[in-house]
Amino acid sequence: MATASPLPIPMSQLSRAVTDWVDAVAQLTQPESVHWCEGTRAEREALTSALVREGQLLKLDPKTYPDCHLYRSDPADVARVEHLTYICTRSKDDAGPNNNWMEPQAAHAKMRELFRGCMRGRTLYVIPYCMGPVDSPLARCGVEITDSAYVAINMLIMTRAGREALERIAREDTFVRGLHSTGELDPNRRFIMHFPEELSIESYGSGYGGNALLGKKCHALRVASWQARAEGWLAEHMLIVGLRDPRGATHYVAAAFPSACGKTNLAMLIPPDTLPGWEVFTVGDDIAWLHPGADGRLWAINPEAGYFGVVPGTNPQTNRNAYEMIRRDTLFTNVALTADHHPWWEGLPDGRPVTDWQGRPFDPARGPAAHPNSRFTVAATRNPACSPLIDDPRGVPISAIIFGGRRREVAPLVYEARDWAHGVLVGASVASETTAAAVGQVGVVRRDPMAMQPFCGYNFGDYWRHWLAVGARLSRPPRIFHVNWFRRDAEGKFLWPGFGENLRVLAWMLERCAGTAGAIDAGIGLLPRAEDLDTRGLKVEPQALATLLSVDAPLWRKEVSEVRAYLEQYGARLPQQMLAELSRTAAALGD
Ligand code: OXD
Ligand code: MN
Repeated sequence: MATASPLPIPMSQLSRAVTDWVDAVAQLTQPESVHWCEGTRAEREALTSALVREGQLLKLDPKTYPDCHLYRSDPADVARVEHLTYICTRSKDDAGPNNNWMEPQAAHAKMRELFRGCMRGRTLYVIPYCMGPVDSPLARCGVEITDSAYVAINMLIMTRAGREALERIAREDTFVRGLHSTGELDPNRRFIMHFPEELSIESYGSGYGGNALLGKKCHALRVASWQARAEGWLAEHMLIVGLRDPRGATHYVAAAFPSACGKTNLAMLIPPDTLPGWEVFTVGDDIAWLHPGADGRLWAINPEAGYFGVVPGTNPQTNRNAYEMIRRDTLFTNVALTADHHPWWEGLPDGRPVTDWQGRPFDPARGPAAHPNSRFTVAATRNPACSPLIDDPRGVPISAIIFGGRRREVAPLVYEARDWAHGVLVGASVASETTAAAVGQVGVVRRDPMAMQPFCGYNFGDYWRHWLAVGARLSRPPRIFHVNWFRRDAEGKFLWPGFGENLRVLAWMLERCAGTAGAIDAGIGLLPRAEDLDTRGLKVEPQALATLLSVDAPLWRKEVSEVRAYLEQYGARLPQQMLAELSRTAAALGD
């Protein structure tokens, strides 16, 4: 019989469904003790100190990095594993060609054998959490059970966890069940299974972020996208940012980019000195839940309470706020170390790594000092530009939606969709070079519709139909745009400076929303001319800007036929409206 910590709320007020489930999991996994998380700062500190004592966490230099720690994961467990991630729906077609599928009973049976006795000698942590402000009708709750204190600490930072979530679960009597064990960290015994019809997740064999912090990708995207379709909203891989223009009006924009393509940097953008009067507020950096409001607009909450961001490249020039934000109270994963116990990563202007991310003496011949997918976990409130509305139960109204990918050619700097239905096609057509955020080859272009390829919990055909249906309910829909910050010249050099300068593109979008900016119809959508952008103080050659704002018709005709072939995989599930939109684009390009 496992020993148990005190319950965060009296037994009589707990949801019976939660206690029954915890008992059943303890029966199966046989932990030595059970720890119910209450979500206090003192609890997080106690868990952290225990891991420091055990040698699993390393305390960083307290003078320069107070309350910061380094965790080194297993070297074979450093990224999401899309090939081992499954959607287990009764019908294979409901999961769609975009997902790996396993029949639910077979998946449960497989996982039951992996979980059987796997927590012997370990502590089972129960983490009740709420995705979104606890008093928001747009938020949804879950409970993660894990045998990793590192995962528990991350979840305590990344979600609103503990007593209040447990109380809401008892009131609502519904929650997403997420069962996780690091198992033996054996890549051959690693599976991330989702059962959206049952609102449950089972994850075994990995302790890494997206595979193990189940509130994030597994709940807030894969399971929530399924829930969202049933309930009439959208769960998206999007940042949410507030932009206050020089006249003092604040507009909110949601933007979807594939993993490690700069969502955190855009969400924390610092206006360049050459664009005075702008202010930027971060609502979220990775996930947005978007709900049609009674006023015909789309309203967004960030379901998360913290950032699990990519570290390399963060410095005072690229993202001063992030650089400041992670100087205290931050959990680093897989960065390198200097002789003074400062964290170090590629892109820092100073310091010298002596120990690499695996804890070995740094040798550049073995690759980068910090893992390219090394991460920081930090509370959103540490962001100096954190929006005052992150806890607003209503969320924020969205004026514009942006889709983007990392493409060295084809996609121009920015274009606007003709309308919502065309915007759905633009989102569905996103393609991007793969990054280190997932196991596999880096730099290969793949289709990543709405940046949701790894995260949509059901058939993309049904998902696009749902997007069209949500748009039809909005009398004041956001305008939809596509951007590409990553265009390169023939020598491979980036044509656009990115980072703070991206504000020029966002400002054009907001002017389009207000009806005050010009654009030309370029067939694929509406493009600004150079004179439509505010280029005061911009250091980009006119020729480069012309390339960034041009459409190469033959290349685009090829793109259109590739998009058509991609979409046709979805067969009868593909809304015909998408093909009609594609034909309009093809005709405009002279096909
Ligand atoms: C992430 C990802 O961790 O998209 O946010 O991989
Ligand atoms: Mn992400």
